[in-house]
Amino acid sequence: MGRLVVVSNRTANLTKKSQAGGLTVGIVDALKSQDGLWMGWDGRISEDISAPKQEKYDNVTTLTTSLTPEEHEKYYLGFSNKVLWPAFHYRLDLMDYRTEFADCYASVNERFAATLAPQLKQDDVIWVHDYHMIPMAAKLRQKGCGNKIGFFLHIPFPSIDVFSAVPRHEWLRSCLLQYDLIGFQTVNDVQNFHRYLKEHSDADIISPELVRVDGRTIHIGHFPIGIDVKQFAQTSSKPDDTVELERIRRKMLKRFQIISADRLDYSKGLPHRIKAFRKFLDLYPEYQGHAEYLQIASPSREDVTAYGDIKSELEQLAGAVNGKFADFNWAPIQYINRSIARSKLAPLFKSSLIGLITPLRDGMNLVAKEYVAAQDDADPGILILSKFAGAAEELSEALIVNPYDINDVAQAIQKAATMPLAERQLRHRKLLKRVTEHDAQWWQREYLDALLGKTERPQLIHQF
Ligand code: GDG
Repeated sequence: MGRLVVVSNRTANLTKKSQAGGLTVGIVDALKSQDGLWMGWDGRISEDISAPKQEKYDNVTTLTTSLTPEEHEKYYLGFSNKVLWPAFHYRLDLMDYRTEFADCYASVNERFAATLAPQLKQDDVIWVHDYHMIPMAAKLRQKGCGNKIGFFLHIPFPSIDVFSAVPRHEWLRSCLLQYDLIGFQTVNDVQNFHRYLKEHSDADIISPELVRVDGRTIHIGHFPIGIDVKQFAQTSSKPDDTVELERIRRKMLKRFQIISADRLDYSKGLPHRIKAFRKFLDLYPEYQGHAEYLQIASPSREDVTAYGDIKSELEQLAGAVNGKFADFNWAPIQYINRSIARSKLAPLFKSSLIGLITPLRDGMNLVAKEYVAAQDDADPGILILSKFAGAAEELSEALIVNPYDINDVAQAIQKAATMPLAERQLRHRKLLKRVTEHDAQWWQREYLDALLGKTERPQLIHQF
């Protein structure tokens, strides 16, 4: 194999590895071992997009460009985050489609492809990431690129009725079918895509994992993304004075902590979760004064109206629960609306008896895996996980809940709070084994081997 070339909406800051999440760790490792090139947006908005910037860190080169204000509004906030993101998370009600959004989305992909094409060598292998960049292969092919090109979708691929409601879905499908490998997070995503193709395309469908179009063969597979388990476990064990003091305080007062950490996004189910915690305090009043719920919600896409709306709703809901239940020496909910350092996040996961991860839809959800990695086998916490997170396909020893069912979640919190140590340990060992087997390195190796045709992947459908 030649170089690995990664294309994604944003590139990561390669000088700050310790802050990196699972996605970045996987990609950077792959890039480092292949003298890679990473192309994407540099995060700046500027009228001056004439000169893409090339920089080198170790043996990885980044090729970045800014977005114009118009591109930022129509390609990034518009088609990517007001059309594709809500639709792929089953929120057609939040979809705000405009023709100029789709046109700009196509033209930014064209511009990225035009910037990248002259840099490509014949044996480069190209790996394109996520919903912002679906047309990238089509644009590169138009420029004569015959290289292997793979695509990985980090978010769910929705069911047939939902995807076919997205304007220009036929165009998106034809763009996807320009890749050599289309990777999804879960078996469910592969099945949704398969059903959609059967109904809406005249591709020659050999199996859910193999399709032929215009003499080309397209492989399809699921590659559940993982985290750097060792690194996260180490970070969780590094002493943090404030976290440790809080842990001791809770122990003395016979209290326990429930933790959640999410980008503040409507797909993560935060209002439902607060309502479920309120129901838990109502149904099981013996926990009043004992259960403390810490919600970390890092700000995200604040320029999109739906995100502002959910922020206000959350503040109101959390305030109402505290208003009703709090005492002078106990507040049931601690709500933090900012990002906190990873060096604090990991020990916080470790010192929490319950990880409450209940998205309404999620491609995978790395927080669920990070919570498992942070636990201490001597006294592990319990993961409560939404059945609509991609991670639920692998993490079946978590307490799996329907996040729309407030009672179901409230009862799961009670079950976790009373679970005997032996059962917690048993569940934790099984979860940790799976999270460790399918870590970030496994994910990128597995994907790239499939893209390069090195592995004949077993038919994985119905494996779980
Ligand atoms: C997309 C898909 C898929 C969260 N709060 C803070 C913080 N985080 C970190 C977590 C985790 C990451 O952010 C979030 O990853 P998720 O996977 O949970 O969610 P998305 O951002 O929506 O990611 C998702 C993922 O892509 C990868 O394919 O799993 O389904 O939606 O690493 O720990 N990190 C810090 N401070 C915080 O306050 N430092």
